[in-house]
Amino acid sequence: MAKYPFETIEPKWQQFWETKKTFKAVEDPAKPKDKRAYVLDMFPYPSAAGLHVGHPEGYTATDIWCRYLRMKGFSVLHPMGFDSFGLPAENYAIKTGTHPRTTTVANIDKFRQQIKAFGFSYDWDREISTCDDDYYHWTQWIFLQLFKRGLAYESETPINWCPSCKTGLANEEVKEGRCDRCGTQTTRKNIRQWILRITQYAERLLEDLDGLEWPESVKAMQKNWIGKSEGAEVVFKVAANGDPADASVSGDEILIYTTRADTLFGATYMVLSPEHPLVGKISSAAQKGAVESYVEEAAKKSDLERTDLAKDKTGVFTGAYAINPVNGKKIPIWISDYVLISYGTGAIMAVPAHDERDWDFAKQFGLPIIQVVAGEAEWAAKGADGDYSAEPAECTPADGKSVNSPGFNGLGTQECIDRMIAWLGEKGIGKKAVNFKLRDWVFSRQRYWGEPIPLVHCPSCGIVPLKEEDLPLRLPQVETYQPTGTGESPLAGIDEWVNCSCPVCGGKAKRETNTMPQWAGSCWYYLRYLDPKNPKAFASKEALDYWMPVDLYVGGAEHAVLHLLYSRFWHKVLFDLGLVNTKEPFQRLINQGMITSFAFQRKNKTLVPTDEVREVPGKADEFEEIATGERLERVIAKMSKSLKNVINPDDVIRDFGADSCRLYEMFMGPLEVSKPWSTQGLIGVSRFLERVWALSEKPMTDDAASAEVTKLLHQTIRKVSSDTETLNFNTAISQMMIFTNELSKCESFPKSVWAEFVKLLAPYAPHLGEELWQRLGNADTIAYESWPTYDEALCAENSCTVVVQVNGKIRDKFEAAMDSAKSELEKTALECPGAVRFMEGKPPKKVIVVPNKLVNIVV
Ligand code: ANZ
Ligand code: ZN
Repeated sequence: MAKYPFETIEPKWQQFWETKKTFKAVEDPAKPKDKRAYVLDMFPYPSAAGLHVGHPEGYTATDIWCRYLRMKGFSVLHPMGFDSFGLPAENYAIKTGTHPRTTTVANIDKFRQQIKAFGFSYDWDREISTCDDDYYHWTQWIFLQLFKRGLAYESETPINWCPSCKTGLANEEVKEGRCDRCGTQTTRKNIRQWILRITQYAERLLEDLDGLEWPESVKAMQKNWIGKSEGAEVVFKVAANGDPADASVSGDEILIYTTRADTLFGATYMVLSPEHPLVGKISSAAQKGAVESYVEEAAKKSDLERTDLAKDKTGVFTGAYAINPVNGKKIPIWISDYVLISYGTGAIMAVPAHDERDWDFAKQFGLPIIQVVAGEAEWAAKGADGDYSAEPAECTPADGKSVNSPGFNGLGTQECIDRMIAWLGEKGIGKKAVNFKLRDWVFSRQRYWGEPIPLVHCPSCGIVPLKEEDLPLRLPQVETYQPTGTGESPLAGIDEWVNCSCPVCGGKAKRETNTMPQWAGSCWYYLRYLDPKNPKAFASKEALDYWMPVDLYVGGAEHAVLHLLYSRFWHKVLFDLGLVNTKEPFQRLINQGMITSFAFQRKNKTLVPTDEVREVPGKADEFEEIATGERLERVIAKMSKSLKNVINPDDVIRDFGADSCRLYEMFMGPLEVSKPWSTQGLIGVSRFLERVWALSEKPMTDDAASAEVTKLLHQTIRKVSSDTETLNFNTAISQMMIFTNELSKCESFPKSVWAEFVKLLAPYAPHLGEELWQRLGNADTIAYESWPTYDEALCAENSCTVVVQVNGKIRDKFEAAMDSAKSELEKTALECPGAVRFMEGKPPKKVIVVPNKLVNIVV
């Protein structure tokens, strides 16, 4: 078979597209809104490792989609850029002394070249990089809009701190108590921070999820992260002393948050967070020492260590009491780190009978437990007049009927909550309240390689924003990148940069030295692509109106709560400012599945690096460890350097070409599922392209197609169209394979049939598509040809295979026109060689004909 010369074809067409600017996105006002598409990939962080085979998976999918849409007459915006601020480049600078900009520019050049080698149809004139001055100018500008709206504030609060990266981290960047970047256990540290008030948008971030075409799993993750909780706030008065007979109060009040106001009669003690402002004030002289040392210990732990990871409850009695407002009983006030200062009001009423955490705590410290809810079974057995006075044997958090709650007994949980809140309202000591788990976003980093925060600290004017005309505030050169660890960024050491004059009074002032987190640039990059060179605005109104929102966004699932939540927040702020015209940035989202790899496992479950494994001699698909001869099981694992199973896209392109790589990644399986790389599979796909190439060298006629070929073509157009439309690229490719297999059987075929097929192939294997198109005598690109159409009537099957049996055994078969007459089928069957042989010259006794299917001859 003629070898398909991808090595020459692919660079040739990449050059063509680049010089002709084939994929320049133009805002053609004649295109109606529903004929415009903004198709976006999650832009990569240009790491030193280069492109991974996971990158081109999503990029190929969007590229096929864009190429298909162009052929359907859409105006398409398909851009690419680089998320280029961030820790790895800075950590590398610390190790080697190479400036992060140098490293970053080199990595971007490598990434760009690798991406271009795939022939994706990006409009490269719109390329952006978040570390460019022209880009971060607008990141800073948007930050100033947030600041001016009161959505950015300075605060000195304990935040997550990575002792290795020596920087503060957002909650979203801490995974199971560890730094998302380097894996080090995080601690708590009190430092001055810039914080963004994302909580102000919690309700809208939650509500607007409903209108989005996103995977349900991602929506659920955002919902849980936002964590809306509906309950009540209730006031408890602090008692003047612990004497049960003395009802006098101290004047202090504790506000608690509960989702179970129905359980108030079961509140047997209270717990304040160690950071609660009343702790110092109400603690008795006798308990003061114990309280203080407990507070000190708690400050060192992260929220996760204090809650999810804590097996044993700890706490200290303050020596003070509060009065339960429903029954006037005095209950002790404790402090414990399982109550977080950052949630609700930082104080709780503890109901050990119905809350697991309170139960554990009460058991640990011997506090009373009173049942106030009976389960349905218990209620059915005992009824309203039953005895519920015994201490319960276990905690029962489920809903039920209220008991031991005079005035509320017998009410179902939800009804009791409503009535209790109404009663508290009448008394003026409680009301409905809503809480969110979402915390404000810790936005500053004590690092160098990020956007400087454009604010100035002036001794007389306070915190002052830079004037917009003074943006961008450029990141200065530094001598040393080493983070200081003091809570200040390396910028703080550059006096000539830090010392400045106040934009308001002109007096001596100092610059803010914190920088922005990596998420800042990616919060809004999809807007800059619309109008990347605009010096006056982040994007013109015309460009925004023309393209927004993003119609399809494809990327990895790991961004469910970070980037995808942050950018929705910024977008909503810009919407409120009248600067963007849609409430949401990304209308439709698809997460590509992970490309995994095969790995080899010993009996003891340890993995063996791929280069220490071989196929057992003479046995396909069985594997052994070369050194020991141990049989190994082939399993699926993440690609990793240590397992030596990382596939480098450069090697694949060198050996098989970009079109093979693209096609293989789409053929591996549905876009959203994770799937293992198999070189065998890649070879199979590249053979298909070779077959296509070979077909193109066959004789082609100007005749009309035969009925058979016409049917096959129309069926193929129908299947490839509908599968492409639904992004089921793998099955579209299968159909193209069926088509070429059938066509290979023909001596020759009409040129017109071939031209239609080439159009179907072009979005998938664009280099080959262009080359074949040119060989058909066309001078211009295939990219804007119209997508083939099909005729439903011509797709219909018009022949069938009829099986011939003699005495019930299959002996032959033949092709017949659909719905042929019974007599005709009988005649053909009796003449076919299999039948003649097995009838052994005997006359048929009986012939049974099932139309379109079968003829049975009984002799
Ligand atoms: C009494 C009670 C009885 C509670 C009961 C629960 C069950 P969600 O749903 O997550 O919002 N809580 C309130 N503030 C807290 C804080 N700062 N730190 C730790 N826990 C806190 O949970 C709300 C419930 O968590 C509240 O309702 C409170 O305990 C506790 F049978 O109050 B509950
Ligand atoms: Zn000033």
